[in-house]
Amino acid sequence: MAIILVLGDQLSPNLSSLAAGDKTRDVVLMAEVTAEATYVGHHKKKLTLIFSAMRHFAEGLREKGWTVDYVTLSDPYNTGDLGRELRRALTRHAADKVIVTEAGEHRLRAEMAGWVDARVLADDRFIATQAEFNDWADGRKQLRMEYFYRDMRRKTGLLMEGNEPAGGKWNYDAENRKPAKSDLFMPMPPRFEPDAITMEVLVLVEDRFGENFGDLTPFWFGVTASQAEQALDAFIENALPRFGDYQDAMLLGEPFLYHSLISMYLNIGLLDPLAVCRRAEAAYHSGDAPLNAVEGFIRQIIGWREFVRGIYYLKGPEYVSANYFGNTRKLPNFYWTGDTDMACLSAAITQTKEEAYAHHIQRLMVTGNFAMLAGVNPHEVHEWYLAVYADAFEWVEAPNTIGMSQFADGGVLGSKPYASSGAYIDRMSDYCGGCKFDVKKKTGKGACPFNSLYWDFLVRNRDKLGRNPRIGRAYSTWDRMAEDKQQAYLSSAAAVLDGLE
Ligand code: FAD
Ligand code: DLZ
Ligand code: SF4
Repeated sequence: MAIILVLGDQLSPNLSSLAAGDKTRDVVLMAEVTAEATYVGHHKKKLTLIFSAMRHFAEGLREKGWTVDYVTLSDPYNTGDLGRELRRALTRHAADKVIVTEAGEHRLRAEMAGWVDARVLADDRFIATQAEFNDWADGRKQLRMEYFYRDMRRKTGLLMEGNEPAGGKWNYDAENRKPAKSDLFMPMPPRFEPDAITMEVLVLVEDRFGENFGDLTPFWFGVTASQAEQALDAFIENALPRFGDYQDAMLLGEPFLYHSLISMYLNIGLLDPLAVCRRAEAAYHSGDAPLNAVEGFIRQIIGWREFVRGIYYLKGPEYVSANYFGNTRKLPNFYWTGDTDMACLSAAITQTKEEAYAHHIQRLMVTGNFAMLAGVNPHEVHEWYLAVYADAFEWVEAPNTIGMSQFADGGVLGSKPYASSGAYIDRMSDYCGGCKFDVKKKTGKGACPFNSLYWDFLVRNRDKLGRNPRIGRAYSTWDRMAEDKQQAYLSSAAAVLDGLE
């Protein structure tokens, strides 16, 4: 008989390890362990989500007839890591085989390689296999999501009319990305009352991880596949139609806008990416959502999500240590408190503390942009993102942070850094109106810090970025600028950076 080890982000009934096992003979092992709970200081809501979803999934397996051996974190015999729990279970059940679906993170994959006789199966809950991605990447000078995405459209047939993309274009982003107004109707994601299992986990998390980042309550995430489905239903019905239009917008007091909030469910296995995309596609075909919205949404899942995963495995465990600009600054303490006069950062970080969620543009153009402009060590930035979001798993977080947001990989994932001054944030949000700083003021006291940091970043990194065709124009603008103006930018930036110390 075999022990089938199911990890905390493998909560899918069609998991390859379960499919390879026999419920009349094998035992499923699930274990809450200190090692996984502490490799970064996870947000309290993320810990609650994972432990509660694991416990619900175990119940579901039992109802389906599996024998599940579930080791809780408070079990006095719990040894604290998955390898040792596996060995204990092998003895306990006199089992002679181990079946496991490969782990998402390099860290755990390396550990698994040392586990005796484990039969490690591919994780087939994705559209592209790693071999397919590697083949696609092989020999290409540049890896660009758009071309990979088109192949995924062809492979799945999503939004395809024969061999052509629906509507004649692959990408409708030109119609997206409008700023939002606060008087828009905002759909609220459904909130789920904690049941008895979740209540127990809330007590456990408060007891063991009370000092971790983030607000534990109110806890309202779904913790079962059926709740995740309800969240998806509500998104498709209420928010998907305007997803494209307001994908990049940011509004004070509106953390969710028209986003789906399903990444956490996808990443732990409660939702299946292809099924999610088919639901969105059906909304387009039934006339309930426009093509720009549906294409944009599907692109995030079969395009970006798959593309970053491919990069993570292609580039290997060293990827998280990339530091193209050689940045050394420590992450400012306000990333942990939200306590800053910069209204945009305060909003994004406070919301992150409260909800373990921020949408893509907040992560990329507010917290990420600031860290890169300020020259923060990308590894510290990476550890922050890995800790604070409910959806954070290294295979998806690291390429987004190290590659897309910090350009620390020197351009593997993206063709240019996502660097911007305050003008971008002002255009896409209502944050600046209530800020102590003046977004229109470029330098000196009271000027928006993003404005001077933007130029300082470009000047500091000219040897690395000066020949990048996509930023060349910014350097031409700098070169045409009067010297006293240049000096004013650089000294304002120095004052901002001094203030971070
Ligand atoms: P929506 O805006 O509704 O998008 C729909 C789905 O598309 C998401 O649920 C997600 O599964 C997928 N998606 C969208 N953008 C991306 C992307 N860039 N990469 C991968 N999938 C994407 N996403 C994570 O799932 N985990 C992370 O740890 C994570 N860390 C990030 C760190 C940084 C610095 C940045 C810039 C982005 C990060 N993202 C991460 C990507 C993205 O921000 C989140 O997937 C998204 O905000 C989740 O919210 P949502 O479900 O409402 O997404
Ligand atoms: C994230 C996480 C946490 C917090 N706790 C557990 C756990 O106690 N047991 C477990 O099996 N998995 C947990 N996980 C998910 C793992 O960290 C995840 O499977 C690896 O990071 C591989 O992607
Ligand atoms: Fe952020 Fe600058 Fe706007 Fe303030 S003025 S909210 S710091 S972009």
